[in-house]
Formats: sequence, C-alpha cells, structure tokens
Amino acid sequence: MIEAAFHFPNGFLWGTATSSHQVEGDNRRNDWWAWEQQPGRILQGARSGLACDWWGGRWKEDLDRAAAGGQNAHRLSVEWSRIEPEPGRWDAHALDFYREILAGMRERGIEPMVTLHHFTNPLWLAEEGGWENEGVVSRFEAFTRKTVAALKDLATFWCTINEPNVYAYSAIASEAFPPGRKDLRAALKVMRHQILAHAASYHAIHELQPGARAGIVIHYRGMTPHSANPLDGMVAGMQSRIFNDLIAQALVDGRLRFPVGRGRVPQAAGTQDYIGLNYYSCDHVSFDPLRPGELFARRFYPRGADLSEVGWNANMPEGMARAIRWANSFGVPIYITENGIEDEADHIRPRYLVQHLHQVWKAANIGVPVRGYFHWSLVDNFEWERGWTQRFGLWAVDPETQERAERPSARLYAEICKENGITSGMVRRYAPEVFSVLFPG
Ligand code: IFM
Repeated sequence: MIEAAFHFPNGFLWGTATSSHQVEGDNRRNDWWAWEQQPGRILQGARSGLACDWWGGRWKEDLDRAAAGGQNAHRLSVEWSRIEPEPGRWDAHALDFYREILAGMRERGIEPMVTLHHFTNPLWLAEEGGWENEGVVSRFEAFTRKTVAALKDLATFWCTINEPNVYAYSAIASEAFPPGRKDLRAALKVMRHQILAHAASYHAIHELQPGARAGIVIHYRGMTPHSANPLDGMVAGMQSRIFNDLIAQALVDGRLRFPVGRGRVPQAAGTQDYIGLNYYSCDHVSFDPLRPGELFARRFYPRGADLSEVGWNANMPEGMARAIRWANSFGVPIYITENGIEDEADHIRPRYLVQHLHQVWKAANIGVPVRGYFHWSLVDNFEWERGWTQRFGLWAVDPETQERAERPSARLYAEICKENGITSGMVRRYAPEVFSVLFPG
C-alpha cells in the first residue's frame, strides 16, 4: 500500500477567509443592505439579515473552531460603513469591535490578514457616485489611515481591495452587484480608480506601519480559447488581459493597458508586498457576436467538467497551477487568499480541497514563494446575489437558528493544517476517488 505525504514549507499559513458583510449581520449602512431590500436583486429574495452573527459575538465560537482545527491564520474584512458611518465621522465602537476580534485571533494563535474593501460601500459613498467618482481615492485613503492607525498593533497583513476585477465587472458591467450598472466604459474607469485607491492606501499603510505587508487580492480565472478559431483566441486573450492582468500589472510598472487607450499611474508602481490570489475555476471562451457588452466573449465550463452542485464552480485543479504561474510572474510572495467550492452535501469539496492543495504544494516544492492558503470559507455565509443558495463553509450554518454543523471537509482540513501537509492516508479516507491521481502507483 502506498504511504506518502506532501509537506509544506515551515511557517506556511493555513487559514480560512471571510468578509464583513457575509458573516457579521445587521450591516444596515452599506449599499448591499439597501440592494437586498429591492425585489429581484437576490436569488429567492434572500437577505443577509444576521448572516453568521459575528457582530453579535459568534465570531468567538467560529474562531475557536478554526483554532481547534489547526488553523494559524484567518483573513477577514473590516466594514467601512461601520467605521465611517457618515463622511468624516469615525465610530470608535466599531474600531473597538475589530480590535477585540483581532486580539481574539492572536489569543488563539491565529495570524490576522485584514481586508479593507470587500465589495461593500457605505451608503453615503454610494450616493457620492461610489467608485465611479474619483473622489473615492481620497475617501479610501482616509478610511485606510483611520483603520490602520487603530489596528496596526494587532495586524501586519493588509489586503487593500478584494477582487477589484470582480467588483468592477459585477457592479458596473453586469448589474449583479449594486449599483447595478451595465456600462463597460464606466467599469474601466472604476478599475483606474481602484488602482489609484490601492496605491494611496498602500503608501498610507507603509507610512503608518513601516513593517506592514500590503497587497491586493485578484480573482484569477484561466481563459482558454474554446476552439482553434482565431476569434476565440482573440476574445479569450482580451478577457484575460482585462480581467486578470490589467490591475495586477499596473501595480508593478504603473502603466494602464486599457483595450482602447493607455495611461500612467506612476504612484501605483511597486505597490505589492505580496499578491493575494483567489482561485476558484477556469473558463472556456468563445467569440459571440451577440455580446458586445462583454467584448464579444461567452465564458463557460467545458463539457464533462467536474461541476459543483449548482454548476457555479468546476473542479479544475490544473487551473490552480496556471494561476500560481501567473501570480509568480509579478515577482512577489503569493498567498492563496481564497479557494473553495459551494457544496452543501460536501460531496465534491474533499477532492476539490486535496487536488487544489496538491497543486499549491507542487509549486511550493519547486521554490515558488507561495506562503499561505486561506480556504473560502470557514462557515457558510451570505453569498451576495446568490443569497443563501450556495454553501461554501467547512462548517454548515443554518441562518435561522445559527446552528453550526461540521462537514467532513472541516475534519480533513484540520488534519491537513495540523500535519502541515497532505498524506496518502487522508486522501484514502476523504477523497478515495482521486487517490490514484495524487499518488499514482
Ligand atoms: O463569497 C465570495 C467572496 O466574497 C469573494 N470571492 C468569491 C467568493 C465565492 O463566490
């Protein structure tokens, strides 16, 4: 019988990731809360409501679960609308709340990674025009300064903006997120503002905390032309350049490479101490003349893909290797800041987890500087426009009763974190269907 193990480098960070609006509950002063009240915006008319009730204190029991499961890191976000409920008015109680959570993490041996913007905006900011108004840059810098000054003795890792590419696409180009715009030009303008806001935030963080590690978090999706038709190749390349590359490259050399037009943002050059990589799946891309608003591209999963229960995600672990190669081209350490799958029954998650981690291990094993992995997510939480229809948690949550239930993947992940690696025994017990893939004998 094969007995083998893939061990990760010493000091590897093992964690889970969450975001404020998705777990805290009762976030009444942001644009998502208002959006949820509008009919037709969220699947099944769902609302975040109490979410996972972290604001009510349940973060303690959930972080106990994380710590007991061997996790030594956690990525969370702070809620701008709580910290600055009105322009220029800072809420000391909210900052104290985050201080308490971060201190609670440290007591549990959990290294915090703090995201400053994870999709939600204070209502007042949305009313000012949100990310389409260049004023967001100085607003975000001021928010960064206040937050970092208040929390810097408790946190070293900062993510300025989570998935700016997803935000620009979903909020401004596809009507899925508030403000529900569908205007590609405006989305590109928003990307420029995100780059400027990241740069201002990055410099402010380092001014306040010279030893900080600050970066941005990009959702990377490998884009494969569906056929040898040159038009498929052209649109796949265009999608990848805008969705994957545009922001991350600007943070290296301060250059904007829009599909039409170029620009310079010199203050953004060299503003990544690390890159945060969110990887879920890859897309096939074909040319579609009926989709001018999506630059003539149709994105889909290839036939026969190993799909999640609702087909939102496909298990494509080779895409993780591709994502890491992409991230490594920026020449800075890499953290996998999100990776996971929606799977209420936990049928596919165990194999998704070990197969993706195997790819992370392969990269680390040949010296690629991958320094940590944060599974999305610790607990089921409010999944944006998909409401409660998608369950990403290692732990199931019933939002009505707030009861938690451990999924087998939580036990598997705990074994991995404690071992600092994946063993043949784990794969045999939790994901036997992929044993011969990981341990070809
Ligand atoms: O829940 C989201 C998260 O907020 C951002 N990245 C993708 C996750 C799953 O959809």
